[in-house]
Amino acid sequence: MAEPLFQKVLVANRGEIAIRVMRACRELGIKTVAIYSDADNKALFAMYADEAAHVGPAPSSQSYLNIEKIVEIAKSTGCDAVHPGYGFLSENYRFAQRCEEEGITFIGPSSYVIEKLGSKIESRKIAKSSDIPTVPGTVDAVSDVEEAIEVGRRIGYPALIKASAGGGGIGMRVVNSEDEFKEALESTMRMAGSAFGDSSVFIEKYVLNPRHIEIQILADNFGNVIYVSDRECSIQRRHQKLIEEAPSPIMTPELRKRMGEAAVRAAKAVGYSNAGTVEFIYSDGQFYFLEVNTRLQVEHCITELVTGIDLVKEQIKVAAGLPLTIKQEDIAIRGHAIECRINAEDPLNDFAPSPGKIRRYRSSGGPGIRVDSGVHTGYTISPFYDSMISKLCAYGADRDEAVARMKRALYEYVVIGVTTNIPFHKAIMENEEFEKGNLSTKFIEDNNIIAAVKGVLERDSVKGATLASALDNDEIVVAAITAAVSSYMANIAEVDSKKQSKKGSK
Ligand code: MV4
Repeated sequence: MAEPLFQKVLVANRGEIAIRVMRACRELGIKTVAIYSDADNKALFAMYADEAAHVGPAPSSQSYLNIEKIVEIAKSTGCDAVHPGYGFLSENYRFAQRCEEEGITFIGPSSYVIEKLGSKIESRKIAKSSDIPTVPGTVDAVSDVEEAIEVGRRIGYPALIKASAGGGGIGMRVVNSEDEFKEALESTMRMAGSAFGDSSVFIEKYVLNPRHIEIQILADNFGNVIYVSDRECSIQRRHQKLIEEAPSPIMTPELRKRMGEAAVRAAKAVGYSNAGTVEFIYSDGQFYFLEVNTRLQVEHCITELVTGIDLVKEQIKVAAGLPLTIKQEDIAIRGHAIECRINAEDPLNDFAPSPGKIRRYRSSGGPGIRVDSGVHTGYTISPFYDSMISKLCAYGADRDEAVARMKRALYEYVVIGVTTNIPFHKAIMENEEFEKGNLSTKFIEDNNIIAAVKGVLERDSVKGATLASALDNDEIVVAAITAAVSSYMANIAEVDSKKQSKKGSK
């Protein structure tokens, strides 16, 4: 076999994404080092790695966010590269910089680019000067109320104040009229100052009920940039994405080309390298640049399903200094993919996390199903980190087939011991507006999804209800799991007959 691209990669993350990255490393013949906190000392991802090093106590600030400790482990274990995954240090330019200083390859863009795009004001300027549509608003930071009010008169209300150092919805404040501006501006600046150490804010027109569409890009160290696919991530709750799909149901080849080429222009303008995502909002036939995420994203899997490209392997190859071998014209979107984030949380209790021990676990499978996960029977979901159990992805020749596969996969999925959002996903997959592809960032509220979740729970309640008291009896467990899996046709028939009678009465 040829020389591996790197000798050893430290994966500075945990859970399913750590495993995802290590899988790519294995396929490329690269050794891996995991870091684990006190809460993760028996976690699957730490076992999966060739080596694992303790990084610190359970709180992230003392473990997965401890830059110096992680760099020290990378050096002492002889790693020549670090993959940051998503979240944690993935968009921290100081971490990338420390790796650069130590001669360790950071698998991501340069620290310079991460820092530049970390500023939403800078990003907006880059987009504007690259001829990419931006939402009407200010070019520079605004700190003066008089000036803010002037901007409000120009762009109209509602307006939106955004922290330059924010992103992902953090540090935003809607302003409905002139008299709200003073208080809103001062409080957003104060908030940004204490949260990010940077109080600069800018103002945009607030686009109501937009759709969230993003473009995956790949870039090498030689200035080659391609757009890989679009994804729609409109179904989210408080900026937590719950369902994503590729392509967007509204995408056309012409729109994809325009948005894709805009994303590539932005990337070229900053000298971007590695994988990234250019985020847009879409409303009334128009798209507007929002920000660039300088990391691999949670939902990268659906892009992999519709393009056949292994994004993590591509990240590793370009980071090792290879030129991109995929050409724009080689990329074809084939079929449709949907991701449901399966979380240990209670949709009927304001999505409160439900950490704890998974007593029985059986994930879905079969044609078109991909499950990325770091859990198993007996695994305890820690309250210290996010409550994701897995990413359940369904692929089909078209959107209808992807939805049908997702529905049956949700019925096959068995998680006993913690409350999950599986009923929430069933409710969405059955929703007529979802079936039609009518999505928006207010989808959950607008479609009464929480009430529908209650309906799903009542309808689908199976013998599993008696499980808590009978978990030690394997026969009861087996009966409950098979009952859950086999309840699909009866329940779907009920859904269909309801839809039919609704149509009949119209
Ligand atoms: C907006 C917007 C409406 N108008 N900007 C939220 C995440 C961050 N990237 C920017 N976000 C938004 N920016 C203007 N001028 C609405 C949102 C927004 C949103 C965007 C994408 C996905 C979900 C969202 C939920 C609420 C608000």
